[in-house]
Amino acid sequence: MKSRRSFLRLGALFPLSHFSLKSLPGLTGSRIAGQPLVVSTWDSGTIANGGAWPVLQRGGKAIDAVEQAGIAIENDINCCVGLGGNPDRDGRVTLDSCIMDDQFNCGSVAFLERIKHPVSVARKVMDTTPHVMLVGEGAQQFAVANGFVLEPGTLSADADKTYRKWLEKSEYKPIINVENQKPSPSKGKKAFAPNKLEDGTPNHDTMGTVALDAAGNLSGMCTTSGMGFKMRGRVGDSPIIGAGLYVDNEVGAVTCSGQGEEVIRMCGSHLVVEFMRQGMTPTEACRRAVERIIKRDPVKAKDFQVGFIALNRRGEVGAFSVQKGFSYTVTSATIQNKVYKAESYFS
Ligand code: SD4
Repeated sequence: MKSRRSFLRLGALFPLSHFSLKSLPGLTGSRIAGQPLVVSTWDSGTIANGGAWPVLQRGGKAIDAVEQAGIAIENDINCCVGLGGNPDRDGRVTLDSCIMDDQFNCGSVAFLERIKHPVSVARKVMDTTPHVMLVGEGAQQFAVANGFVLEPGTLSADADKTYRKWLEKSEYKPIINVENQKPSPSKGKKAFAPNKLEDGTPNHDTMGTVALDAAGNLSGMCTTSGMGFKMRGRVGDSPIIGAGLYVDNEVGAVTCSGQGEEVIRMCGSHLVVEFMRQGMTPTEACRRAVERIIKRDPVKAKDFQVGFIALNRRGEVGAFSVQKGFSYTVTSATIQNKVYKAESYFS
């Protein structure tokens, strides 16, 4: 498995500031029949795509591929998603995840503790219950009843260190993967984090993946430990169908990462799908959704990050974010796990 540092190098190899899929082979115009594709948020999307691609490559379904993407990233203790992620302000890791297929079937779990693979619990909710979403204790009981192991619930060494540091001030100040460290125009002081933490860890908590399979069907998943040091019980956009993820097989699949509250307000991923339905390209649709989010409070928007990725039914990919620093990873038969920088509203 690649180290976090190699992701950084990989990102540096592909520093595209403008990612026009029109310039990428195999992704122009109509989808090439039988050419599957997977796209994940961030540089560590290489890990998620690594889980999804073997499924797609052997002609498997997009829904199985995206679940494997979630499992792969949740398995990676070096990443920030899953049980290795940062805890809430009470020191407990609570996980959110959802999954959606090409038939509007969807499953979701939120505020789930001590379960390693929330994405698979979400899949179980989708496949075996009459419900879409289970939360907290009920979600955990459902997971255990379905054979998921109850993990010890201790913090990873990294998260423990970060939490102890956070406790020194106990200030909730979400900072998500913003590329430049520069004075905040709104506060006149340093409010932005570097793209990566000092040790190279990606400064984000979420993985979103969308995929198109050889049969031409779309699916998506999103999995997260949520915003670090959030209030106990807080749930973000990531497990909410329409906010952190949406799939309409006639149009496209969208997921996102960033400040969940801002995404929930606008039903972000659903909004991007609807923009694509109106005929916009994936990038244009993501840009319009970002603008909608910013418009609500342009001053506040200078201090948060939201980034969308979109994949339409023809296999065209796009992304757009509020701040610089949002990246995404594309894997297909012709594109080997390449990391791209998204265009952003603020430069
Ligand atoms: C949340 N959207 O819980 C997530 C956080 C995130 O990178 O995307 N972090 O609001």
